[in-house]
Amino acid sequence: MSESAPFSADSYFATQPPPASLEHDILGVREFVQQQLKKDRNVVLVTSGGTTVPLELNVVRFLDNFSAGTRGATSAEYFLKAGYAVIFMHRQFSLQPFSRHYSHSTNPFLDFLEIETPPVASPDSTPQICVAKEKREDLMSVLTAYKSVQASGTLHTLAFVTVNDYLWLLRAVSQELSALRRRALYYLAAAVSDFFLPRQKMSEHKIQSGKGSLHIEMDQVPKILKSMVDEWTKDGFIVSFKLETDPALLIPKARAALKRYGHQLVIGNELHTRKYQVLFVTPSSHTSILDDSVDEDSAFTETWLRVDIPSTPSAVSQKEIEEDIVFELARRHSEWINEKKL
Ligand code: PAZ
Repeated sequence: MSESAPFSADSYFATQPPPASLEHDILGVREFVQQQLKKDRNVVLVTSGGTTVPLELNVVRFLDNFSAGTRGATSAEYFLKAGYAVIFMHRQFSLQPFSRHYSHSTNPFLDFLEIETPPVASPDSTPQICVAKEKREDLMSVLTAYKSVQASGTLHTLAFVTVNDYLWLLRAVSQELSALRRRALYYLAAAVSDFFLPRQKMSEHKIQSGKGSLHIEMDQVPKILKSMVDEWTKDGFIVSFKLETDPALLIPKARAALKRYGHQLVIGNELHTRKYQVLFVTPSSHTSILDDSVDEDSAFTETWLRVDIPSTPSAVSQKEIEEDIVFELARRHSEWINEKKL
């Protein structure tokens, strides 16, 4: 590969090695997809959390991003509630459905537990662990939903760390899921690095200090959404996310993505308001976005979804925006499935 040639999806997968766990992960997904096909369930792939970009082969340092996986983990729960089977492909140690309610920093699980010492006269005087009374109702509802999902076998979890793990896994899972054709929904909420250091350019050992400043030139991660739409999936309903910090860029970037990749929907969100408002952007019709004579504003349809902003930073919003996002997507996905049957 020459210094300046950007990676295509094909040249990326031809030159960057797959993660060691890939074969094992594919077998697990294949079995899960077969089970859901037998049960006639719709399946959603939810990607969640951020990817790392290692700087060394024996990795000591890496680049990372802000994503905690809240969007993905929360949405996965609502998809399960809506009757979907979920493949939850997340950054290792980021938030997960159900356990997210008790994340170590915002709601530490140990604070929910109490030690009860039985009266001295009782036959068994071993101290018992119990859940604090005021926490029981919430815990019971999370635990009941979690146990029911476990019993029905509708959640399959996969983990990635690096952007390379993510790309290989996304391609493999998309290909497996294509067996479901229109019944597959792809919900790409992970925050994936746009830049990476190819293996061939990485230092083998820890980069040494002492030589002054550090200059690293990174390559662009290939735009794999095009391959996903054209090659890896068959008629699936694909939803990508677009995060911006400059509100003026949100609509043009979302429209450009739909034009470039030809998928069904982009959900735009801004960094600081992402928990309270998102923008659904879709083509008004599939032909109009490619026709330059059609006015841009009429070629796309944009709809805001909003929930109340909590009054104080520590107050919990009554409603999670993911509930509305998933409700709306399930409705549009069902229309998409039925379109084919007409
Ligand atoms: O993980 P989180 O809840 O902290 O953040 C969610 C998000 C902003 C990463 C997601 O909504 C999103 O926009 N993902 C795509 C980012 C992008 O590639 O533009």
